[in-house]
Amino acid sequence: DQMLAEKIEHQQSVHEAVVPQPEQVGNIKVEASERKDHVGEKFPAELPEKKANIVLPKSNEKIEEIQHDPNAPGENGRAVSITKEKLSEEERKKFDEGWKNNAYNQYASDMISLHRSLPDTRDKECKTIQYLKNLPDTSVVICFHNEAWSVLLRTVHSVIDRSPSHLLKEIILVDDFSDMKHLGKPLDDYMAKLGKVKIIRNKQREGLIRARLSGFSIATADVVTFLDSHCECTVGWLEPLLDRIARNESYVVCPVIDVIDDDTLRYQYSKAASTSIGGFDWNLQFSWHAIPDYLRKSRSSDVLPVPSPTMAGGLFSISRKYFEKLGTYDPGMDIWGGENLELSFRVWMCGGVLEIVPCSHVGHIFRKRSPYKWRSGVNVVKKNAIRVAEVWMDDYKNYYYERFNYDLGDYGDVSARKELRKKLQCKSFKWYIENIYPELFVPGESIATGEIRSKAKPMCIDSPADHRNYHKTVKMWPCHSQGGNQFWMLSKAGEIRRDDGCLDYSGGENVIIYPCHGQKGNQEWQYREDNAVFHVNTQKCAEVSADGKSLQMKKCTGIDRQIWYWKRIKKS
Ligand code: LR7
Ligand code: MN
Repeated sequence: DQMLAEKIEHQQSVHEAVVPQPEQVGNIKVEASERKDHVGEKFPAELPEKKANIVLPKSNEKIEEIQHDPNAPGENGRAVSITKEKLSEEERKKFDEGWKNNAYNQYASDMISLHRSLPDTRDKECKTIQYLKNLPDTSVVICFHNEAWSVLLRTVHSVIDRSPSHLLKEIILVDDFSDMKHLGKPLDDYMAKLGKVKIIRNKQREGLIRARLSGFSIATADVVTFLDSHCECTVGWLEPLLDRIARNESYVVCPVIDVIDDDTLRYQYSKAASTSIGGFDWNLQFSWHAIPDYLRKSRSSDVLPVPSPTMAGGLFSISRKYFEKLGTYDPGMDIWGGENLELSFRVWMCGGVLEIVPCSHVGHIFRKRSPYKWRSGVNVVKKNAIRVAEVWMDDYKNYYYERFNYDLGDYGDVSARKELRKKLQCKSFKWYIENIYPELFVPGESIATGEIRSKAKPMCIDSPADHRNYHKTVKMWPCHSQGGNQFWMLSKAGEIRRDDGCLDYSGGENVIIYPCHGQKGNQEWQYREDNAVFHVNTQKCAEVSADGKSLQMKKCTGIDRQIWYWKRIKKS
């Protein structure tokens, strides 16, 4: 397979420079003198002092050697479990408020030291890698819109505590028009004492994209590292990132993103062997994947940086000059979303390399909902995504657009970004898909697309097919002609799928949504000439129930309730 061979070759050439050398031991040194001035800091007066009891570091001690009270809450990344029922009424109120304002357990966070210890997340092999001696320094840009005090400060301290001081030039905090009181003067006063921290304040809500741009505009170090405002960096996180950029200015690198539990603040990490890489689906949503086989086979070690089609967005390092040259971000994007794919496509298509670095781990609090206000009346995420599609995806954009029947709405002016693409002489999206993300299912290869409408009832086969819904029963719902949960594709392999979810039938009455496995079996279907939706393995036909509400599998009889109209069928 020519393409595959090329791809593997490409990956290998990307990695030529980094072979771990076991005989050399990396020397990671953190100056403690930098920390002296802020340890023992108090919270602002109006906030409860719940700091854990830590023993302060003596100068020249490494952070790993700080003696932490092993029983203090959250130390070593442990969970803080709170039985809400045992709290007093007043405390319970605080507990609820914390959740409401942040979509994570602020109450638990407030109990944990701002300097809590974390486990060493690195594989053994990581510690044998010798990084370049003269690494570039970095500015760390952290944007926030209303973040809890303890969470924001723990982010900042974890950067300072776990970065070699000569490599950390400055931390730039960008306040995106927060209205929480503690983020005003108390934050200014606190940060002034740390020396390295600058604060910029947006005069209006800009969203994270323009907030990052204003942080970037005052950055002075060789490299810029972006972090979310609810992160914790682990020991040795920075050097492997800077090392890649030192070797090649066009490497854009992400740490492994570990999970800080939103409820218990437990720090959870995985081995390098199970490092995930980024992808996306045709709804332009970011998704995580295992490293595909063809790539895994070409890797001599699990700790080597791994090329990734996309980045999650929040945590990465990039050469300051290269970011500038690449056209930073699209300032026409609001609030949240899309910028991660936009930068990912741009990096790859315009000559750079995007990687995840398994020896660098940073934790992030993953939330189940967004706690802050969004612009009302506009679907910001969709608007941002359309800007991405228009500029970067060529004809492939239609796979996204057909999901909502080409109802693009007003997405603003993208001519400047198109100009940028021309100026940088970037490659096509087809090249990107074929060479960087060949494992992506491309709808153009499907035999039928769109809604599957019943002849007997005005109902369509309907299910959210994303990973949160695997195992759920597929239902019938009034046809709405909006695509969305009624948009299905019949692949050449006989899958009825959307993104990574496939209709799956294993006997009984119900059809479920299950991750596509490409093995046919329970996921092999035919859309027959007689308009039956036929399951090969069981030789049964899909049938809408008499009440129109459910989808059932029955013996094929050819009755109207077994007749289906698939919206678009490709003539072969
Ligand atoms: O209007 C805003 N202004 C801001 O300054 C909205 C947000 N923000 C700040 C916010 O306080 C936070 O620090 O921007 C940062 C990101 O916002 P989150 O934490 O609400 O976003 P997220 O973690 O849910 O989303 C991920 O995708 C986003 C797409 O726009 C960004 O790229 C986030 O940085 C990104 N986060 C990560 O990559 C961490 C891992 C999550 C995953 C997968
Ligand atoms: Mn986040």
